[in-house]
Amino acid sequence: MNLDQITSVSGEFDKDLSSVIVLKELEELRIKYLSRNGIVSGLFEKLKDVPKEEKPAVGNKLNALRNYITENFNLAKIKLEEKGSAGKQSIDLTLPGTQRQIGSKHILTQTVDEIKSIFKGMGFSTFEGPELESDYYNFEALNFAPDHPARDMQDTFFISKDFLLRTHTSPVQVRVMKNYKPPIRAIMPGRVYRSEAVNARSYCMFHQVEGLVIDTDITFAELKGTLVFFAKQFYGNDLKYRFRASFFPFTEPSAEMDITCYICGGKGCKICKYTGWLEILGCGMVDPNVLINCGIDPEKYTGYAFGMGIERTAMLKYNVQDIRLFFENDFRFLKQF
Ligand code: 2NM
Repeated sequence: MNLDQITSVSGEFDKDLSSVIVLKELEELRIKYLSRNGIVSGLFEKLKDVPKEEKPAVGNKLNALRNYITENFNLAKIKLEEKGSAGKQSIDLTLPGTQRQIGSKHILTQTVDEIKSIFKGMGFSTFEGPELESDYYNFEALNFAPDHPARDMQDTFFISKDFLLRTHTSPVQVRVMKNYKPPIRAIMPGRVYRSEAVNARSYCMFHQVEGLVIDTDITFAELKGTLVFFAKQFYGNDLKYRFRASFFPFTEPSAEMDITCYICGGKGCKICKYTGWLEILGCGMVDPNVLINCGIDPEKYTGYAFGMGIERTAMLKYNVQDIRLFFENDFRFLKQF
């Protein structure tokens, strides 16, 4: 035995160790090198045949080899054991996953989306506008007389003498008429504000969808056809309907549209206050004064407009008893939709 032999054993051990993957293989390596009949012991046996003057050097090198192999064996063992215990904690792919809570759109958003989609099918586009408006866009351009009751502080949230929170989405229609040339075919959804006492039927803020059509030769017949089609899509195909004469400052003539009560089918019940009818929207032919205010020639163009309250619509469709439920974000209410 000489020093080179010891060096080559060290090299062989390095090579063997580098191919070890699992603890069982490492144990085989321990037996090969460090056991009583292993390579290292075999070398120590041969020490007695080494010439006396070489013994100290060979002995030192053998000791160093044994330490080297033992240390690297121990290190490798610790590493493999760590890996093994991590393996035990790894993900069990057969377990059921954590259930994710998926939210849903608020029922008012769903209602507006459905209304938008029905009108989109009839060629209407959608416009939005500011909630803080001027008296001009909210009232004056829409033919509200200076002493109209809606202009009272009691009914409208005034920010200053000339600015207010819009009481309807009609100012958006004024903006559209002033900015686009007919033909116009659009709906305007959005929040509106009224200074009203809060109770089950009314709230200080709610949502509206209003619509506007301006073109040559637009008649009341076209208004009726469009709104009846909408109501059948939204409330059900076999409803009956009626138009009652009404009044709005910005339309002439004006009407309100009723449908047969879907609860009692027209016989009369609590929902329809025993009339058999439910009012679903207001509408009318745009007053020529409004067209003039918005830069549209009433000799050339006519148009109709309509408006509906979204909360009221959703309350009718889903039988919701209190408007405040829409704004309280009570999960028990919201998750029903
Ligand atoms: C309604 C009912 C009837 C309406 C009219 C206009 C405009 F700008 F064209 F004059 N905008 N909205 C209108 C008409 C709104 O809501 C119940």
